[in-house]
Amino acid sequence: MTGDTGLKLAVIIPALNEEEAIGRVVRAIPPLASQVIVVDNGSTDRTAEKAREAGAHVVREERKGYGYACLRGMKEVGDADVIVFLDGDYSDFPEEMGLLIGPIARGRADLVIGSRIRGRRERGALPPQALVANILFSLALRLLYGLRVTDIGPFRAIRADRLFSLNMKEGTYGWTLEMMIKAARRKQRVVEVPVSYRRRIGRSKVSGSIRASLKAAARMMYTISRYIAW
Ligand SMILES: Nc1nc2c(ncn2[C@@H]2O[C@H](COP(=O)(O)OP(=O)(O)OP(=O)(O)O)[C@@H](O)[C@H]2O)c(=O)[nH]1
Ligand SMILES: [Mg+2]
Repeated sequence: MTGDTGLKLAVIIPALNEEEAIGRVVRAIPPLASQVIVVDNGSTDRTAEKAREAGAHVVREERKGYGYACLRGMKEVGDADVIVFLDGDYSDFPEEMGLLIGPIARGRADLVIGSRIRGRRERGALPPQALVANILFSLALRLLYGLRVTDIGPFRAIRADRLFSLNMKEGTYGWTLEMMIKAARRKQRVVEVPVSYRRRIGRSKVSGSIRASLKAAARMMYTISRYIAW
């Protein structure tokens, strides 16, 4: 429960080979959360074991992809009012979760995005290409839908009923953008708050590699072209 707000909170953490980070991520989640779900996305290391040791409910998704992992996590959610998404690499600060839930608890938002652009960033945590890509995609959302956002950050909170109504489909890197586009199209209230961001623990899978970054950007471009059409 989110303390005095009385909202029931579930946290979903997609994780692929994050054995060094996942325990710390789970342990840093404030006691607000009534359900912590780690989705092990076919890890070949001890991610699942470490997450379980830290107290998370662990499920496995064999289809590789950030979106598939998030979709699998949604199936595990009980009767939550709010769902928070968080990366498993310890880049986000789980203790800042209250910042994301605040606008929902006050009845002012349906979806709250944590902006790493507006927040405090450790040097090198968001490499230049990731910084530019996130700013550009945010700008596209601003121009297309008037969303006042500066980042397409993974650390976010959404009202559970709203999320389930979006009929999410993207299996990979389009997931975060799809959620924002669909929320905007359905006139949900999208709000942004600054969040802190630090260098990940463990080896970078996306933003540290040009190839993986290009792949992610391509998928995000495809997502924009696909979902703005309907
Ligand atoms: N890259 C990737 N991450 C996945 C996948 N499934 C789950 N994840 C998790 O999704 C989160 C985000 O992925 P990251 O690899 O941190 O992506 P990023 O933050 O853009 O880039 P880096 O931190 O530099 O690797 C992490 O918790 C991953 O463990 C997948 O198929 N691919
Ligand atoms: Mg990361």
